[in-house]
Amino acid sequence: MPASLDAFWMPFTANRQFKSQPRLMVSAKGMYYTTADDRQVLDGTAGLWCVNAGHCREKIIAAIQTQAATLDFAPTFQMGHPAPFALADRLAKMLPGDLNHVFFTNSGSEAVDSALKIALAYHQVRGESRRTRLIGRERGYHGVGFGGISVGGIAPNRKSFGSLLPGVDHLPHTHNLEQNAFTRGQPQWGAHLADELERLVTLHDASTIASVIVEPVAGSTGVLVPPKGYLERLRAICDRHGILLIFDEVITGFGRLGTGFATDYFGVIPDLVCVAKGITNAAVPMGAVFARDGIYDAFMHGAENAIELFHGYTYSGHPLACAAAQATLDIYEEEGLFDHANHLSGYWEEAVHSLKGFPHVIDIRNLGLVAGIELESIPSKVGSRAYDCLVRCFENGLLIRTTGDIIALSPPLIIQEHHIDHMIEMLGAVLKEID
Ligand code: PXG
Repeated sequence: MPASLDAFWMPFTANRQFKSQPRLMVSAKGMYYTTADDRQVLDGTAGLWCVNAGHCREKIIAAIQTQAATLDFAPTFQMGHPAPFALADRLAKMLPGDLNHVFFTNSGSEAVDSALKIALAYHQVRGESRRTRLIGRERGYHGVGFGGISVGGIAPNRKSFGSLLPGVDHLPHTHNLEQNAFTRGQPQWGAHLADELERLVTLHDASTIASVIVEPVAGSTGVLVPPKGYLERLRAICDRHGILLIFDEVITGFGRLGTGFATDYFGVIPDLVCVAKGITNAAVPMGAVFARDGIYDAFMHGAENAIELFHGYTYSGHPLACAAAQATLDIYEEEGLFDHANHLSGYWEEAVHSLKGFPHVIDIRNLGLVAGIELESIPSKVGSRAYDCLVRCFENGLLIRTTGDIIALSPPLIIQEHHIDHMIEMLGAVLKEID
């Protein structure tokens, strides 16, 4: 235990509550964390939706160690080193269509802000500089940059931070328990909600709209699976009006749905894709934006000695992150982890839906290796029931994630059936225990 917990201002955490009763992990391997009091905790959330290949993989450790000893850092502004070129090439081959260009960042938040900036600059280089409006969605989570919280749709993440970006509007979210409670996979009801984009186009005029950003499956706000046909309609409306469609795949990327990316799962190809998390198995921070040929090419005009995009980070394409990513992609391939997730998704669906009828459970939803379990809130104490559940699960040896009174499960993709059984058993027991 550290001598003091005072100095570290913890992110997205009730600091005083946590520090009065800390939950510390000191090591991890495969599907399990080891706690400071030497207990094994089954990781039901892949860290924070990011450790897709399981913890402390030898190959990733070795790749990082070797890279750190060979080239710790080299600039990528007007200079270069081989790693990000090779990685971008490999990644581009994994994405469908002509999503062939990769801009590296260090996090999902930076990937989102980069994608929004690329969308704005793209319209400008093409002479459509009036297209400045950004459309997000209610209950969307796109990280915590000013761009991300502006297009995001979570009130507590927005309300303390001033006027945010101007010229932003939001689509309605697709969550509806009356229509869709206990749906397995994609709900039948709700595709028409995409038509709200037509309403925004009528209101603002297409000539003022740069882009629409959505999470294909909304993760942080409690696992909202898109209704059948919804993403297809968004794509069609964007095409009709020359609006760029951005998929935020920070959670859905790298196998979470049993395919490489959500764009593969749904067969809908956006113009820009944001990723992070699973790109390096979270061993070194990294994010990225994929852009279609037409977007990259639009910038490659004018004087050859002119910088085309005035944007980037000191650590864009950092050697250690690139090394971790290459080793991570090797593991995904060698172990067929995306296929494994796909094969297990039926078993997973059965298992999570077996909690229907347990105390407090008002909805269960799932796709790939993700599940959301919504609990009835205690009036005037929203979130306390799920938090109670999180604490007791952790004490009993299971890590879950909660948002409001929704439990989110997103285990490492190396999970086996017996882990799933154990998870559901522990969670079921806790649901019976809590008030
Ligand atoms: N977009 C999406 C869709 C995300 O889920 C981000 C952007 C931001 O990524 P960074 O790397 O800047 O954090 C995220 C992050 C949770 C939880 O409990 C989810 C995230 C982060 C922390 C917690 O659901 N997602």
